[in-house]
Amino acid sequence: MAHDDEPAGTVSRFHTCPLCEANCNLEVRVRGREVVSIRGDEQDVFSRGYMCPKGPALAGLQSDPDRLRSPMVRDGSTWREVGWDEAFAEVERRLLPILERHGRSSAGVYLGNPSAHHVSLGLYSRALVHALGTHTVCSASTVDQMPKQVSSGLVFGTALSVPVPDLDRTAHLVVLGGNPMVSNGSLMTAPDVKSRLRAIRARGGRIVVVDPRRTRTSEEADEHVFVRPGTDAMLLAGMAHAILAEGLARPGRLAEHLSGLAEVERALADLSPEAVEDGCGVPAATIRRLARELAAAPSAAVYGRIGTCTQEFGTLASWLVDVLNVLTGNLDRPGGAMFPRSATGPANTQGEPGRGKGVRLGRWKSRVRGAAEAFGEIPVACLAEEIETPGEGQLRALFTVAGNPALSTPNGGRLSRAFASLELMVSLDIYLNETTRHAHVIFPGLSGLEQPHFPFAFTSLSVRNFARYSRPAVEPPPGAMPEWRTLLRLAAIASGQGAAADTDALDDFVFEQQLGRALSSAHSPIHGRDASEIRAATSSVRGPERLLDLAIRTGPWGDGYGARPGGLSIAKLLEHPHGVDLGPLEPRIPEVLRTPSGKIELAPEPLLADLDRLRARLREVRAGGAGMVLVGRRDLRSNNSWMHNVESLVSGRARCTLHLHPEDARRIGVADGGSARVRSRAGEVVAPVELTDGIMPGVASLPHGWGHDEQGSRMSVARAHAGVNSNRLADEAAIDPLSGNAVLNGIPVEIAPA
Ligand SMILES: Nc1nc2c(c(=O)[nH]1)N[C@H]1C(S)=C(S)[C@@H](COP(=O)(O)OP(=O)(O)OC[C@H]3O[C@@H](n4cnc5c(=O)[nH]c(N)nc54)[C@H](O)[C@@H]3O)O[C@H]1N2
Ligand SMILES: Nc1nc2c(c(=O)[nH]1)N[C@H]1C(S)=C(S)[C@@H](COP(=O)(O)OP(=O)(O)OC[C@H]3O[C@@H](n4cnc5c(=O)[nH]c(N)nc54)[C@H](O)[C@@H]3O)O[C@H]1N2
Ligand code: SF4
Ligand SMILES: [Mo]
Repeated sequence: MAHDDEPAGTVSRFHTCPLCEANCNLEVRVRGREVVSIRGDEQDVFSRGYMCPKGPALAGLQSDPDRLRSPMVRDGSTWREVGWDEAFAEVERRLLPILERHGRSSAGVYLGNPSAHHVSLGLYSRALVHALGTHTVCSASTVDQMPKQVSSGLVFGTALSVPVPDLDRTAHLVVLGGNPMVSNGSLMTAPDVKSRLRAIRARGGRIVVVDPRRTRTSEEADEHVFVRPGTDAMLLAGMAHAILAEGLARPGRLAEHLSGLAEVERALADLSPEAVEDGCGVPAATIRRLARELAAAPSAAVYGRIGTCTQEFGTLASWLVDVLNVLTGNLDRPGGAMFPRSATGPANTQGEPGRGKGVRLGRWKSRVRGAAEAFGEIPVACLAEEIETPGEGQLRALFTVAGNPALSTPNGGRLSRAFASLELMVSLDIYLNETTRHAHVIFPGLSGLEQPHFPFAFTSLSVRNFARYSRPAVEPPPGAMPEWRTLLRLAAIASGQGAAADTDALDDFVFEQQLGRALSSAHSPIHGRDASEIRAATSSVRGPERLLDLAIRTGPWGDGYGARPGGLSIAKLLEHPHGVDLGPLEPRIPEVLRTPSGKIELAPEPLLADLDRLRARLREVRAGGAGMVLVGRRDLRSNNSWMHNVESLVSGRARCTLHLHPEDARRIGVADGGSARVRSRAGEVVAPVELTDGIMPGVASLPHGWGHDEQGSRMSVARAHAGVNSNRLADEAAIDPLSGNAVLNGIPVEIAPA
């Protein structure tokens, strides 16, 4: 459709927004390589025209002159733009002697959040990790959802078996530690969450928000409950206790697929609402009422997000969310918390349905602190000590892939100093920012619109089953390299095949491995078929598209290469630029389970054991003397640390302010608009104060992802709206022991006038 006031030759390209988990589809109007405008795709089956202010800001990202477009090599403090071959040669020249002298464990990898959004990164960073052969791998997962993955893995058998609230059908939604009106939803892919929330109330349902701050989401809710940061596990245990003690537990059809219910009841026996009220700051009567309302609702979903994960008891809280869903019979039923069936065929759709190996955690430990591995990763909170601490296995070379750990992970001050001491740091990124300024070599990625897109991680987390594939909306500039090729070349260097290795051959190798697995799996629709026939029938577009075609066609909705006519393939998705709706979520228990027992293992031993730590904290809080604690928050116009170089998103009033309750401000002696010094064990920052009675007394809030005034970064717009790095205050010593996740909420701080 042509639009007024547009240059001739402008055409529409439909493209999934790569920024957040909502995965809205965008109509991108392009003329040649120029982005003319961006709007929500009205015809999309899932996002139905919705987009947030960050969608159109992709145009600003596309044209941002600060965005890196060629590889960069650093000599001291000066950067040179270099050709691709020279940049790879530089990595080879520096990396090989380190690996030779100090072994494979001297290299590490950090994978950032966009690795979960871009197929190029998501499907190929494993090649680099394997080639390096190191155990020092960490990612943004341990400053995010790792606790939920650990609890889901233990209870349901795979890391991505995360129950998602059935938003469009539920009669009762309890949100803890999430602000989807601002974040657009997380571990819950739900474009236009506002309409979906409003619809709950419009059909007579109820929304309860549990948060130490009043939020845009709590304003949409029937009830807002203040909770003391870091204590959701106490509140949830109290609710579970009330349901059990009052005889309200009704697991229903789940009962025959359930083990451990009696153990859970025993383990929670001393955590009654009356026992936990002083700990979590929610009166026992309220806890009981919340429990009764939950149990009485015709359907209900309890949903916990960042605030329940990035805290001291992240895994316990994440587990108790599902304990409540199970006790009330809401797990896996319409309107409850359900398991999506992802088109890409994740682990909970593969192998024998209903039974599996379960998960094994702590297969190795981090070198310095002895923190347990989870799903192949060590906690990112350990990264600085792994670089700084001498001895065998000291980290000397680090690859960062689409991450900004200097701003997004704990004790950013210490981590930045550690980065500066590395013998080699290589970054894949689109900016010279607070992290990549320490790199010796930076390889630029493409812009979000220049890459293909498929929500490969988020079809496992979506409130409806859907699939949508977009080829690049804008042609990459001549000479640009897609990141899957960069990753394969780095993998070739790390594995000794040399910087000049043929990436087509490496890509064939990756594809053949995936094909081999599919052909040999007894449960795959192409089991035993002829490899050459499947190879010839698969998309010929190298890189992620070919891998995706194979994954989707052999996945639960796929065409099985003819075995299931009408099923999905990349070719079919290309015919449906507005997505394919695969319907509402459907019950999947027992088929979804991959636990060794073939049951919902509701009482995993490590979780029951961790309740002792919760009891100890409860006694401490009851003993009193708790000082101020810090929590985070998000802003609609922000995306973690990296969309701050787009003017339209940072203009207007400053966003990086310290929220304080007026009572606290009076006691501390700071005024609205004044300036406060916030100090923790890890560091200190000075931030402008904004008073609000929407925050619990005793709690302060500062958003993360700011602090853009570091020397040597090259982000001119962000620098002018620098803010401060809240993660200078987050303590790298504080992790949730079961998941290794960092404690980013509930940080003890002292606040004084500056
Ligand atoms: N205190 C506090 N800290 C937090 C959080 C919090 O709530 N409070 N939230 C945490 C959460 S949930 C997350 S996910 C992490 C995020 O942590 P990170 O992933 O480390 O940080 P991001 O800010 O998402 O940085 C993304 C990086 O990728 C780059 N980038 C963007 N697009 C591309 C691309 O296409 N290719 C490449 N190669 N690079 C690209 C950006 O320039 C940026 O450097 O932060 C965590 N940190
Ligand atoms: N606009 C925008 N959208 C984003 C992002 C962004 O940076 N900006 N980041 C994206 C990413 S990577 C993620 S992971 C998601 C996160 O998505 P959400 O989890 O919805 O993230 P937040 O908006 O940070 O909401 C967390 C809430 O937890 C509260 N909280 C803090 N501590 C506690 C606690 O101890 N208990 C309870 N109950 N609540 C607590 C905070 O006050 C806050 O309101 O958002 C994604 N979407
Ligand atoms: S809500 Fe998320 S996916 Fe949708 S336009 Fe905004 S940033 Fe993009
Ligand atoms: Mo995240």
